[in-house]
Amino acid sequence: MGLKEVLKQKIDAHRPRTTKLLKEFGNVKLGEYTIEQCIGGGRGIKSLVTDISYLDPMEGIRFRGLTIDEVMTKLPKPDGKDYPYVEGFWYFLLTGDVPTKEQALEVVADFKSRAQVPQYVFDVLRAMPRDEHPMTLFSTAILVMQRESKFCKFYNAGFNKMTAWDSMYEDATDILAKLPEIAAYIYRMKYKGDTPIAPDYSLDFGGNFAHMMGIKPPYDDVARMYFILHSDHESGNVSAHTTHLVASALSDAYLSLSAGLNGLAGPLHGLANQEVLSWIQEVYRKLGGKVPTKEDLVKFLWDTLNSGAVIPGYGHAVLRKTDPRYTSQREYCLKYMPDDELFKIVSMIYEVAPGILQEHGKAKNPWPNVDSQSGVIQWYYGLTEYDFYTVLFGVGRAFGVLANITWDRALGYAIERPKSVTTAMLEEVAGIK
Ligand code: FCX
Repeated sequence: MGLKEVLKQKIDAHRPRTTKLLKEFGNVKLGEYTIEQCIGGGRGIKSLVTDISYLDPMEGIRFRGLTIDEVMTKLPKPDGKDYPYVEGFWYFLLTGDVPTKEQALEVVADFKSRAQVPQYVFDVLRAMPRDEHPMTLFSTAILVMQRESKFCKFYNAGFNKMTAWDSMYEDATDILAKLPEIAAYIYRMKYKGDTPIAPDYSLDFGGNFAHMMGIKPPYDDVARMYFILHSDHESGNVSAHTTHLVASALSDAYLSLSAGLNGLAGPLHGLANQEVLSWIQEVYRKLGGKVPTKEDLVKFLWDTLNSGAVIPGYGHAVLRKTDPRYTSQREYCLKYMPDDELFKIVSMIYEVAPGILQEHGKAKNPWPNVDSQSGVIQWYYGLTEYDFYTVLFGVGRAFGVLANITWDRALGYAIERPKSVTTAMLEEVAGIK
């Protein structure tokens, strides 16, 4: 049975659970929240539902209940490779089942049948100013394909809540299959003298992406690892929440993903990975163009904090421990690039920064997040244009957010509409009005 048939079975089995909660337990309270949470970005307010991933503050992310190590170990891999098929991971995110290699290869074949990027996408990219940020190009490339939306056509032909997930799944898969060529095209157009490399459809998602980027193995495995690690981080982060919110208005996957990527382009979210790398290179330059002594690094970190700046790549709005996505990338570096000087600096920062941040006393989470390790791996394989790193993040994040909006439509989640209040109302509640 193919992915879509398995997905339909899972949806049919899940629906009664959501219906029961709504019909019989809808008035059960989930907790209380404060003025600080209302003004301060809703931290910790439980108001979103997803089964694709869950972020435990002390453990980190689980995808469909599996840890990152379990995902990397259990999911099928291409022969001779260290990381799973990203296509098999799409099967896993959607169904919660670990696919067999045959099932993963069916998705690989299905993606190939959808991978052809319309010429007008390249025409639009080439018509844009060449100095646009790659995330602007990437988000535009997805938005301009909105005319292809099967969900939009389905809606216009007469919406049906019970089958809406089908055309959302079709759009999501159509988009995902095209992302490697779109992302690689942007990279080669902006940074490699406008020399696109044609796709090689004998390769899987990660392998073809590396091929079109013009980067030799093991970068194909770096791509598989990177896209899986960055796919989802429950639903409250800006890119996931934005995609979910826009889709809740019954906008299609093209409109919703493009919006989510615009959120990912923000400095406090996806753009942080490029800021981490430029900061680490500043450390390298300012401390003599070599791996610094620990004492020099400690002084540099304190100077950074005392100047009012943050230590990039550390902290997280939910996590209160080292991000397991950091650890997974660190294990890659220890295996493939243990002597890289930038990696040695990242390792030394990991030894001293948590203690400094705890002493500094402001960050609720003094531990590294995913961004703290991701850029040095890209740099090591010659991808030195770090403006492009968030596009890589966006290719991976597309898997999580598109799996989520497929399930949103399957479970008939309502349009999102939190209530706002005025400052005067808050003052009244606080008893100061
Ligand atoms: N260095 C110095 N100060 C820090 C800090 C750091 N690394 N992290 C937080 N702080 C400071 C904050 O600046 C804030 O100071 P303020 O009161 O003067 O404004 C104080 O500590 C409290 O902040 P805190 O609540 O701990 O952290 P926030 O939730 O405000 O911000 C994030 C945390 C992680 C958003 C921020 O540190 C950041 O820059 N993030 C990078 C992007 C990111 O989240 N990447 C991970 C991707 C994500 F996990 C995903 O996959 O979706």
